[in-house]
Order: sequence, then structure tokens, then C-alpha cells
Amino acid sequence: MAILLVDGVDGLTAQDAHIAGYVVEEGKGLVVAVNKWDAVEDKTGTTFDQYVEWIRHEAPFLDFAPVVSISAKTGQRVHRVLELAVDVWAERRKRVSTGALNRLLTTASDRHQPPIVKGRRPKLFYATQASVAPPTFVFFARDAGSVHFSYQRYLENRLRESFSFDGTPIRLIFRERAGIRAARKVSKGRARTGTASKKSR
Ligand SMILES: Nc1nc2c(ncn2[C@@H]2O[C@H](COP(=O)(O)OP(=O)(O)O)[C@@H](O)[C@H]2O)c(=O)[nH]1
Ligand SMILES: [Mg+2]
Repeated sequence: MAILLVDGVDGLTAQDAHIAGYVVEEGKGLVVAVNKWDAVEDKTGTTFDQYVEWIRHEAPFLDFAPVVSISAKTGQRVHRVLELAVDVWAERRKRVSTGALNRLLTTASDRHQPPIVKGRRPKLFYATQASVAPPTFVFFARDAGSVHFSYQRYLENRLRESFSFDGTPIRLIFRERAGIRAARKVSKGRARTGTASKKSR
């Protein structure tokens, strides 16, 4: 787990975003704590929401992380930081059943097919959750290497829509698997080879 401590007066700096990048790369859980909230002037009921929106805009790759405003000086909401960290920890250990995952995959790919990349349209057959912390999903596909980044993002969004995974990066792995038709061809070929070798004996 990582807590990214941001200065509420300075805002999210380039250095903060850089460090957050390491957290995502390492697949760690993340809570963004915005400190010195007491020193932010002329706050209204929407100041925090606006601040969060601004962070989302500056660092869209952190959109999965909960944000909390705190004050180390007054102690305001400081206890929330560890509470959120505990929540994220649980999210990281969540498992999605293979059945639920494949229902989601069917709905998602019916609604929106993977785009054609270099003349090939990948086909996703099925998926399974390979591990937790971070939650990691393996998708078996034809032309697995051609699943466009935007489509990976689409699938990630569908997963988060259904299962949240608040505060944790999730990983999607695309693995090559021959289609059912191709698999049949292979087994027919094997059967023929079997017959031929019998004859030759
Ligand atoms: N108003 C306010 N000041 C704070 C708070 N936390 C730290 N500071 C003050 O901010 C100043 C700079 O410290 P800080 O930004 O936390 O550390 P640095 O960035 O590593 O130098 C110090 O004078 C701290 O006392 C806070 O929650 N509210
Ligand atoms: Mg500082």
C-alpha cells in the first residue's frame, strides 16, 4: 500500500505524479491524501470535488485511487487515511468468479467489439482471474497481441464498473489461444496422421 501525500496548497506537482507512476507500475494499492486542507482558503461545499476533478484531469492514470483531504495540523480526517488503506487492501484481495467474469466479457464484447488492428480483429474467448494483489486477469484470445490499448482500457472500465477494485491497479493479460475451428482442424489432422501410420505398419 502507498499513501501519496499531496500538498493541498501547492496541488499535485510533477514530482507527485512521477512517484504515483511508480506505485502504479509496481501494482500497489494507493490512497491520495491531500494535506494542509486547513490552509486552503475560501472553501465552499464544492471545493473538494473540484480539487479531486482537477487531480483526475492532471493524472488520469490515478483515477482508481480514493482521495481524502486532511490536515496534519488540526488532525482533521487524518484517521480516514488508514481506514481507506484498509478498504483498498480488501479490494486488492477480491476474487471474481470465472462465471461472473465471462458473463461480463460476453456483455462487453457484444456491446463493443475489439477494433481491427493492422487488418486483424482480435477475438476474446474467455477470461479467468489469475491472481490477487493486484487483481490480475488473463484473457484468452485469437490475435491476443492486437488487442488495442483503448480496448484494454474499455475492459478495465467494465471490470471496475461491476467489481470496483477501488484504490488498486488491475492487470489485464492477453494470451494467444487458437479458435475452436482452428483447434478442430488440428485434432482432425492428428486423426488422419493416426490412420496413415496404422496403414504403413
Ligand atoms: N497549515 C498547515 N500547515 C502544515 C500542515 N502540515 C504541515 N504543515 C506545515 O508546512 C510546512 C512545510 O512542511 P511540509 O510541506 O509538510 O514538508 P516539506 O514539503 O517536506 O518541506 C511546515 O511549516 C509545516 O508545519 C497542515 O496540515 N496544515
Ligand atoms: Mg511541502
